[in-house]
Amino acid sequence: MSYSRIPSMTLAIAAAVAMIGCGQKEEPKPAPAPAPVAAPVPPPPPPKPEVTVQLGHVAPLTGPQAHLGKDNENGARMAIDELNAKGLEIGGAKIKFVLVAEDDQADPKQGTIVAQKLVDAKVSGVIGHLNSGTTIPASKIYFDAGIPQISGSATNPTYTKQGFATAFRVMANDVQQGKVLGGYATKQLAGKTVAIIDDRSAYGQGLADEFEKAVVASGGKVVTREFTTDKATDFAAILTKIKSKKPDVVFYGGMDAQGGPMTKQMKSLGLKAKFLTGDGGCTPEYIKLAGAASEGQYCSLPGVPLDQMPGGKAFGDAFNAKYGQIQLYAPYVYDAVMVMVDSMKRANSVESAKFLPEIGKSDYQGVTTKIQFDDKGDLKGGAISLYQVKDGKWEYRETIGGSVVAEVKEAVKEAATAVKDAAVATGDAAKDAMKDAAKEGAKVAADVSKDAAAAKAAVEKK
Ligand code: ABU
Repeated sequence: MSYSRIPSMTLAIAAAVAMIGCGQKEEPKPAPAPAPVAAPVPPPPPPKPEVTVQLGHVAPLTGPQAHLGKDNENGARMAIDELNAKGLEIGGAKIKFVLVAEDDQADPKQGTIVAQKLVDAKVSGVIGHLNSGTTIPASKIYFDAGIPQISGSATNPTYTKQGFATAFRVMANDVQQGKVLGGYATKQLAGKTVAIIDDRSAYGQGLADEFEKAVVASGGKVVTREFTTDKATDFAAILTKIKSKKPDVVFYGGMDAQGGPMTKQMKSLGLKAKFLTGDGGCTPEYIKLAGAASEGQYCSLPGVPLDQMPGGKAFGDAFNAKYGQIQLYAPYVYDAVMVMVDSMKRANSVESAKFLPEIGKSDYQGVTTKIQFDDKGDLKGGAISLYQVKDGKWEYRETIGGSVVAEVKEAVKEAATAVKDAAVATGDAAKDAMKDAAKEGAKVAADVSKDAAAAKAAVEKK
């Protein structure tokens, strides 16, 4: 026996004893419980598609009105930047807005060229143009292409009278502005005699026409009507003619680029009449151009002063920090962008045909005012404010119109005047005139109450 075999024998015996001792075979161990299987994790949702939405913006970016055009464009840019920073989702897609800015040079022909360019670029909507003279011809091109258009500054009434469902504005028009200005010239400025100059643009001429009607209606006399252009710099000939007529008030329908030098030249010629102009001249640039001659002069501007606008202070602070002093229409153009995008949100679509019907139903609290449109696309209840230059700055004087209450007051006043006029007439003519006046008064009052009820219902719904 070798030493090497003893341990293995011992082990074999031990194993055999152990097996006999147990008296049974080893049971197979149950298979271990399967490890719990985690519920399948759904794959992450695919990232939302990003859709780029182009909005056109048109204003004069070169020429004498470039400062106004840039101001408008900056208003639009500020809105677009805020919307993109917020990150909107419309129709299940993340939306990135891009502003396609064009320069129409305040020239009607150029206005139609850039309008066609924007249509070809397939913009979803257009903000602009700045001038009525470019907005009106361009509006036909947008209408034919089904592209919504909102102007923040074009005030000539024709723009929304053409029956184009695509045309809107977020500012009172020149029928409203001219009427207020005409009454202001004859009453507040005690203008018994008035001279009128306009620049023959759609805006300047249109506003001057409305102003003239209102002056005559309120008992004033128009001693002369003169014309210039929106490129002119020398007004000596027409001002000399006007001086000979000794008017109390000179009204100018046109922009600050002419209104400023015109006021300066009035002073050099010794023409002492008060100078009054509309929104196109109601700018810091007018004061800069007119210099000391601007002191005491007057202008009107649709809407209320920035510090009385619902979001005016916040807008003014943000705009001034980013772009410098507001010239004129920037808050209106900002609102125009916001109204268009609000309509896209309500339609849940960035397709022009789908969100266009929503624009007309807007009930949007903007920076400038509560924005609702009438059936033509004009802003409902537009107010007009008057300003006077004091110590080298435009100072607010008063606001006329702009609320349902103001409209009711105005309608009642007009009806009362008509009845009074009728009462001084005689016989059947008086009876008929009184009947007509009463009928008209009742109709206006009914319309206004309907608007008031709708406005109240809208507020309660909110
Ligand atoms: N609203 C005055 C300036 C713009 C326009 O031509 O209407």
